[in-house]
Order: sequence, then structure tokens, then C-alpha cells
Amino acid sequence: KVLKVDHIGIAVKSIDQAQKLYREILGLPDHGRETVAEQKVITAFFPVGDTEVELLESTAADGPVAKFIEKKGEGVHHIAFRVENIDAALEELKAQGVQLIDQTPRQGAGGARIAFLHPKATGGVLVELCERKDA
Ligand code: CMX
Repeated sequence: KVLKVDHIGIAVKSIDQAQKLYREILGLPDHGRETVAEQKVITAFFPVGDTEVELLESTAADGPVAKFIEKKGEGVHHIAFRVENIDAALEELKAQGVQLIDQTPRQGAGGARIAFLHPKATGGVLVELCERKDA
């Protein structure tokens, strides 16, 4: 079951630059930075109501976010849906024949368990499933 939009991921060249808008101009609280080394990104979370904006900056020229910006420019990178049980959600999607990038969950920012659906199955939008212990 999808509970809500957990966060919207936005690919930026520089979190330091982009945070000016989110923190200083829009006045959103800043939940700090976290490096997800395995995915070669630094993330910055800004809560908005009961969801969050996640800025993503690449830590390497060959990282997925750097490649995304090279191809499409800065912009919305993914939408993450919070699910109750990510293992059950993935099994259900597999049973329905939905193409996945991740067959099993991996570690996301903030200790979440995450998995990506293939953009081919979602009309070109990268969709992430996300399970958090604090749900
Ligand atoms: N939006 C739309 N399409 C995308 C996409 C995006 N953000 N990222 C990749 N794609 C497309 C690619 O263009 C490619 O399409 P084609 O097959 O037509 O060329 C296809 O999806 C597969 O992409 P890929 O890069 O070849 O596949 P990988 O398995 O190597 O990587 C992915 C896919 C999505 C995991 C990776 O690109 C990515 O974005 N990883 C970073 C994830 C991230 O943001 N991590 C931080 C998360 C922290 C958190 O949210 O908790």
C-alpha cells in the first residue's frame, strides 16, 4: 500500500547554490546533508508539510545524478512513494509484470529501504519505493 509521497528528488549541480532557494527564500527547515556513497550522491532534505524535497548532488562525474544532469539538465529526478512493506510491494509489482530496476531493496538516505521502478514502466518518470522504520 502506498502511504504518501515520501519525497521528490531534484538533481542539482550544487546543493550549496540550490539550498539558498529552499532554505533562505522559501524558508524550509534544513534537515542536513547525507552522503550515500554507494550511489555517489550527497542528499539534502527539506520538509514541506508531510513530504520532503530531496536535493541530489553528484559526488563523481560518472555517478547516476551527474549522468542525469548531463543528459537532461537539472530538474526533477525521481518521485518516492512511501510504502508500508517494500518487500511485499516489490513482490506485488513483480507478480503484475512491472519492470523494476531493483529486484530487492537497497539502502537509501536516512536509513530507508528503497527500490527503483524502471522508467520504461512508469511513463519515463523514475519512481522510488521507500520504507521507513518511523512510518
Ligand atoms: N528519470 C528518468 N529516466 C531515467 C532516470 C531518471 N532519473 N535515471 C535513469 N533513467 C533511464 C535511463 O535513461 C535509462 O534509459 P534507457 O534504457 O532508455 O537508456 C534507464 O532509465 C536505465 O538507466 P541506467 O542509468 O542505465 O540504469 P542503472 O540501473 O545503472 O541506474 C538508477 C538506474 C535509476 C538506479 C540510477 O540512474 C540512479 O538514478 N541512481 C541514483 C539514485 C539516487 O537518487 N539515489 C539517492 C537516493 C536516496 C534516497 O532517495 O533515499
